[in-house]
Amino acid sequence: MNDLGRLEDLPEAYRHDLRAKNLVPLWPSLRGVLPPHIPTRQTAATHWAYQDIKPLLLQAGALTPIEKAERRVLVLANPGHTLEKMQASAAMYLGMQLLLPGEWAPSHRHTPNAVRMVVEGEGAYTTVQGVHCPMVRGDLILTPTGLWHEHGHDGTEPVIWLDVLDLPLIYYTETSYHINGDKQDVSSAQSGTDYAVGSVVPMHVFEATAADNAHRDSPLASYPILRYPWVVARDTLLALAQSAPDQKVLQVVYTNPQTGGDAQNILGFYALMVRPGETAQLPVCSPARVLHQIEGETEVVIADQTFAMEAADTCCAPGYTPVAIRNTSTTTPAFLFMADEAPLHRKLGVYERRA
Ligand code: GTQ
Repeated sequence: MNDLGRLEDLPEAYRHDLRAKNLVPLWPSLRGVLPPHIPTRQTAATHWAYQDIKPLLLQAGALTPIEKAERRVLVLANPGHTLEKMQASAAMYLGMQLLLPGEWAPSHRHTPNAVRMVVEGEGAYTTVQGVHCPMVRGDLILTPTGLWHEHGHDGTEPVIWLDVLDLPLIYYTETSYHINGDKQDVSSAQSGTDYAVGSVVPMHVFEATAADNAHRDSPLASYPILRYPWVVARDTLLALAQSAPDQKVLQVVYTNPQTGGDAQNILGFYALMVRPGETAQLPVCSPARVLHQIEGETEVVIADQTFAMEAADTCCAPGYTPVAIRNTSTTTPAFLFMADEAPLHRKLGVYERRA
């Protein structure tokens, strides 16, 4: 690699003249913005232990009433991006949210896409564009861009879930905003069972009536599933483990059954199973990844770092980096939720698999 001229090589008077006209010489920074062969990644391999988060989140419950918070969330911030940026990776935001019995997080909608992975507690629900979505441990609930959503809690114990948003990307592109709304009426617009079997899905034959057109034009029409129950993903993984005994990486992808494509536009969502005592080596790909332990215990090796993952722990890996998941139990399967930036990279034309 040839050395390029440095900024200090230029006369101060010339640099001053450039600055005064809002001009910058490229060559001192060329290698910085176009590094050789592999991108510079600020995303650092980072582990957040649930046993660290939970007491601090419960403290937030005592310190800040929901009315003062709207969303009572501790953000899992990647120190590589600096904590103030509230980013897990370039495009992913992670937050652990607490809702106490009887509390209500009021309706709003915003441009970032969000999902929730339910971590602990029973009795909470999210209403998404009028669709009632009960929150059960391991369920994935979508709140896609522009759809109204609010959270309520009829149970007796605190409920905690993990939020995954594409907020850093949406904020970076200067397209991030929200609108507050009124409490939603719950409609029967979507049933949890219409799409329960992927091989046979509803075919919407619309009558040309105003009401049916309104449904077709509704934001819900693009998102036929808003709640992916954990038992469905788990059963599919167990069946896959039986039918593919030589396969080490047992993975399912959360899809939109109407398109067969990713469940959302920007981030990809998956569930993984690792058999007792086995190690799953994930392919080296361009997108950053987030792993969240749903059941069991693993060791996640990200390049030269190893994280002990207990149930409800979360970690983050930069892109272009080898990731291996070792199930430390010899008797129980390990199940993880994964989010990545693959749909975004594919749309941008920068998706790569290197090994
Ligand atoms: O629950 O709607 O973690 O709007 C960040 C922003 C959660 C939510 C977050 C949000 C929400």
